[in-house]
Amino acid sequence: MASTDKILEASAKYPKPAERQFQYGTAGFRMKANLLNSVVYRVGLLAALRSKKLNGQTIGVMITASHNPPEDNGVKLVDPMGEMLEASWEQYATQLANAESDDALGKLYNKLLADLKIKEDVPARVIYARDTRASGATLVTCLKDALDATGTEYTDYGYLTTPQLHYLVRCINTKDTQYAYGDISEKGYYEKLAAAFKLAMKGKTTKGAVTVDCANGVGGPKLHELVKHLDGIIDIKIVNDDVLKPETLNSQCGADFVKTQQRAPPSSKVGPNDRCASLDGDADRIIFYFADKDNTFRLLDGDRIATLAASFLADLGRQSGLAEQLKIGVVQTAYANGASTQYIEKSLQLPIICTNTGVKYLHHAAARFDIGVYFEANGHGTVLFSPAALKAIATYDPKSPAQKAALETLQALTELINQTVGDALSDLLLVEAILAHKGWTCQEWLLTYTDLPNRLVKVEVPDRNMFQAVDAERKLAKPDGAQKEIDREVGKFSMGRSFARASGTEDAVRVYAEAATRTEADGLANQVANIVR
Ligand code: NG1
Ligand code: ZN
Repeated sequence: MASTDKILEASAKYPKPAERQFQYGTAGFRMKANLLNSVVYRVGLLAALRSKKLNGQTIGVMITASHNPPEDNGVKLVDPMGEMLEASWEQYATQLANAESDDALGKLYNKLLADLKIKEDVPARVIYARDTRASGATLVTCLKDALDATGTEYTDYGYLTTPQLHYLVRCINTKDTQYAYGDISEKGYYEKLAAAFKLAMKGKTTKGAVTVDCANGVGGPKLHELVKHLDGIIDIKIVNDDVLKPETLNSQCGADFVKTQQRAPPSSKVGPNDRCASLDGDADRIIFYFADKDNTFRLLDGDRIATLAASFLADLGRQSGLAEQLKIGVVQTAYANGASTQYIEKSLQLPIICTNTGVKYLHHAAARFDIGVYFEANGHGTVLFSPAALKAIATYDPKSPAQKAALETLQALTELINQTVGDALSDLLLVEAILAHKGWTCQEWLLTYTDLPNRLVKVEVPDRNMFQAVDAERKLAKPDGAQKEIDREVGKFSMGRSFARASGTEDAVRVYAEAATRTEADGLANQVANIVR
């Protein structure tokens, strides 16, 4: 078969590293960049197959390793509506990446064509982008070779944040339909967000500036672009936006540093009570924080963004007269602080679903509500509006000026919020708009509930696959007896909760613990880490 010849010819340039097994995990493939050439080439093949299978709809390929160190890189696929690759296709990605020889790869490619009943003559269309890592250029070459070998039509969008690529994929595939999502360009993304933000703000102002640490990643230049469209209605100070020194990416700054270290980037020069935010390396996560008047670090993480957004949306639902049509729910993972879970259930009186770690799980669960708010504690998340909710919000006839005002804010939020995936830039504007409406500073936001002290520990183990988690990863089914030992430790601590699960992105087991005091949380985490070791 002619096309297989081309695939084999190009593949010869990218031999699979011997004795390496790859797995398409929660974040696609991610590892040291020098191991990725063959993986990216093969992901290119799969993107072509996926597009053909879906009748030539456009598939996205994002080259990024997000919050991981500069020497890492990764690759993941974006499905036509801007969602993560359908879970049933992850195994094909894994199989292609692990084909030991070019010959085996060619056979597998043809087998997938046959098994999945893919017509070769259907066109394939792909768009791709990358973050600012130095290794990105080489990996793009590997990807292009695969797209050329499969006769795929493609567009290179250069540097983008991950959510911007998701946005573009959805815009392309909904063009000229009633679901048209926006103009198919990076400029269209800024214009959409800026227009929606201006509508949502409606003359309200935020209290003081927000300082945004961009992790020295792609979010820096993109946030500068976005700010140009905001006509100065908000004061955004941008720091850690140096993309010319790749080694500074995610180093001593960024959302992952702040969340895991529970402190501000050492370079931070803000004063007490100044509102701060940090993005991660591909700008799909954001967290907020400030130093209080005693200079104590205060974190406002993904759980806080979820509770803020859920309470505001619930208020708007009631005020607009649409509460019945807009049933709101919140989706969390086991990493959500227990205090946030309690606040959502008891104070906000909203339903909660707990899912496995990984945005794809949260995203699917959120789609079960009219308005589904989902955030991982690390700041990755968004809000989904169901088609029926969107219709109700767009067409409802308000019965009073108060209903009209609430409805207009809701309408603006449906445009402001990136519904394809968690988006740090969109979430930044969402939080700023809500704080402006509430007239809140970070202190008032923090007062809604008190986080339980918690600790996250990474434990190196000989084989993480020994650890099998169940019950939304809150319990271990394997190794035998481990859960019993964890339960015994947890029972010794007041308000204790702890779990261990194998990471999907790193070769390690993560242990999370929370308890009434910092010392107890640390103690519990250590005890459970010892059980896992
Ligand atoms: P793993 O390595 O499976 O814990 C981490 C994050 C996830 C998610 C993925 C993808 C934690 C505890 N885990 O997954 O929430 O963001 O990376 O980037 O933060
Ligand atoms: Zn990220």
